[in-house]
Amino acid sequence: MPLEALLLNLMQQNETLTSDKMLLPSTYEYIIIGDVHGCIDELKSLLKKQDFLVDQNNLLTLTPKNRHKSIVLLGDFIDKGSDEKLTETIEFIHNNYQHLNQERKRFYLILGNHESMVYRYITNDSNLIINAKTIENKEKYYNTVALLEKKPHLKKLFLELYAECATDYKYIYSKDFSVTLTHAPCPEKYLSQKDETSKKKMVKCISRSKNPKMPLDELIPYIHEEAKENQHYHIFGHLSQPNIRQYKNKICIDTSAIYGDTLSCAIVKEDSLTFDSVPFEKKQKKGQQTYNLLFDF
Ligand SMILES: [Mn+2]
Repeated sequence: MPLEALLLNLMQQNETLTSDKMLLPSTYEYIIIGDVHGCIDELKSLLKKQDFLVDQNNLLTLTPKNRHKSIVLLGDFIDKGSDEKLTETIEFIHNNYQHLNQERKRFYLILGNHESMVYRYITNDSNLIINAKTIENKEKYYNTVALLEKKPHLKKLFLELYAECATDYKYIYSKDFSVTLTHAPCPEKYLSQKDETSKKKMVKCISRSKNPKMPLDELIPYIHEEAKENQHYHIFGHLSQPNIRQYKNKICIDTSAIYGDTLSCAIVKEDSLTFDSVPFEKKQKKGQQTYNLLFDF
């Protein structure tokens, strides 16, 4: 192939890849943060630790040290926290989502089951049957609903953020190194798929609270059965754990910030993967949770 044709071909290929919204450009570094659940103080601390400055207007400042970094929230930034902290969290994410994405996309949101469920409640989803159980769940698990119903301004911000949430993102550095990001663990056949079933699977897996006696590894056997000793990682949150849990290429980074443990992130830079975390700062009441360990064999 003549050189010009080859170049054109390469450019077109690159265009196709980068025009795929779900593909994260591998020229940047990614700070991938697990389930925030209203832990806004911890989110700010973690971002500060990762070279972001927070100015007096609560905006993240771009500096030479962080210009090449992007932020990905892995879903479930709402619910469980206090009203005050949930309000701060939604406002902070909304402000910075707009602010950081002005020049190029630097802030990505992944859909969690909590954003999905709260959206269904506040938009009166006709498929959501309202009965004693769903009303109880709304108060018990989805406390952001009542907050948004009280604060129309906040509801608007939440709806705008919800519209920006994607079910998954993928980072490909080379044929030997890639990272797939979803909120919940799910079988590999659903990863990066566009049909409704796959999308649902990436947002929520089988419920632990509905299967209290089942060990987690039995509840989602595919996650360790499909695990491989390679660097094609699948990073997810959703299953609150006392620390980062990794088995081969499967990694859970929901380290239970709202339950008084830590808020964690995975850092992807070229073909390296590292982790960081900050402790719960006791600026709101922590939740109660009995951990059911993942990869506990
Ligand atoms: Mn979740």
